[in-house]
Amino acid sequence: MTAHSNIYPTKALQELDAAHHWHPFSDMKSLNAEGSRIITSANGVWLQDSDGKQILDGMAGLWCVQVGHGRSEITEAVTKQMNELAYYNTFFKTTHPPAIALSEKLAKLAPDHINTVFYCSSGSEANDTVFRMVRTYWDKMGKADKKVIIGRWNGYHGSTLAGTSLGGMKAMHAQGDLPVSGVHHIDQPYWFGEGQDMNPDEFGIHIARKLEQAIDEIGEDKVAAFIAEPIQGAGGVIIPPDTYWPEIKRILDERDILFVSDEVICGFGRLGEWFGSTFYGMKPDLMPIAKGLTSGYLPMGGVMVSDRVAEGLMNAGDDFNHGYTYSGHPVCAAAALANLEIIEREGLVDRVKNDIGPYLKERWLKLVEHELVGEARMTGLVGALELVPDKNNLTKKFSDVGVPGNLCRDISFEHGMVMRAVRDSMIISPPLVLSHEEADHLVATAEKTLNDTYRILKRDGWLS
Ligand code: PXG
Repeated sequence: MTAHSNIYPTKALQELDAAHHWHPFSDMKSLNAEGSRIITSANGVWLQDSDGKQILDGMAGLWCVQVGHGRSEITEAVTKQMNELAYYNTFFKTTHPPAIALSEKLAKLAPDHINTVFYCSSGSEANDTVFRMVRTYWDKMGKADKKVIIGRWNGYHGSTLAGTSLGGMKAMHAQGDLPVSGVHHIDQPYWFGEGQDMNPDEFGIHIARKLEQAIDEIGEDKVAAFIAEPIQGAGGVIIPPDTYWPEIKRILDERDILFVSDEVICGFGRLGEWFGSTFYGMKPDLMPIAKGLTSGYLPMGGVMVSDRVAEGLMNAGDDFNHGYTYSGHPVCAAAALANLEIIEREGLVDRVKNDIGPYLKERWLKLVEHELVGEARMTGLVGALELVPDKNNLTKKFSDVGVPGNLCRDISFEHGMVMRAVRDSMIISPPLVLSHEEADHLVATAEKTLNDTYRILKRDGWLS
């Protein structure tokens, strides 16, 4: 069969998939018994599965399809580039027009002090690049002892060795004896889950100061960098209290360590600015990027590098011994350029800030009135609902964390919408082209899903 044919019935496709395909982050035994969902085509914010069912893509693929599915402009740019130059590398004193044009474009879009980009093919590779870049930078600055990178528990930075290590997912660390040495984790600014004994503003300051304590305990002379997502995505759309980032900024301003803003999810308009760090008034030294860079049409990532770090490394008179076969891949760069052109021409970043963002937020936040929801939150076009067993005691969690969330996710899918579950938080991150009508549909489907989830949980004795 050809990869894209849909002439086989769903069951046959599922059996073939089960026979040979190992899915990421999956319990393959139970998945294979159940059978995968098969997505066969997509357009705008709508997916279609192998049974012809239309599903609203509330997650923009995997937090990445900013411009929506099926944009022929990107396909055409890719085809044209394939015909002209399908591949050449950027090693050994060579380059090509798509990499040149994309670098110029990214430098224009980034804050003024960031003008250079190093390419790779994913967010994980971007963070592996970050890992080596910050240590090499300090080495070149004559401060080779500055090696420790501080990340956060429940942060996500990818699943390669450095990505997993910098991230704070304990279930990932447990597989492969990670983190690698020289990584330190501090607490996350997750008020609903971990801070309800304080008010959110106090908690924001309290958690930010964990960074100060960690730097002071380890020693500023040994700390290379702090890495964080502006809003944690995979960790459950953790939107920090308003006090958090200003306090982190104060701490960073007083200390000479690099700040890495992982923009893999928050970049390219997701928070209503080109970069999430801009939304929070932060000034990063490095910004890993991926996902929305190409809207997922082709795999591409990179690290946006501040003048300070670029000059420090580039003027060292030495090679930075790092790079990938596909660094700056011409076809991926052409896809990225076409994607960025759409984002600019359609004013999608501004649309998130002033139109669809506030429109969806107003409606999404009302879901907090539902009996199953303890908190509803949204910034830009990322949002979460915290499912709770007892609305009168919001610190109480379900006895078997994750089971109600997964139930809710499955019901959402049955109702024709992708909503992701992280623990018992329900997550959305829709394409930036979502219309008002589609936003209404999204919220109505979420409500219907909550009603059905509530009914089943009540029937089965999960609720207090
Ligand atoms: N940084 C951040 C902030 C991410 O969200 C990566 C790095 C790694 O990117 P790549 O391209 O290597 O996957 C990510 C990726 C989920 C989920 O379940 C999230 C991601 C990837 C896979 C699943 O929410 N984020």
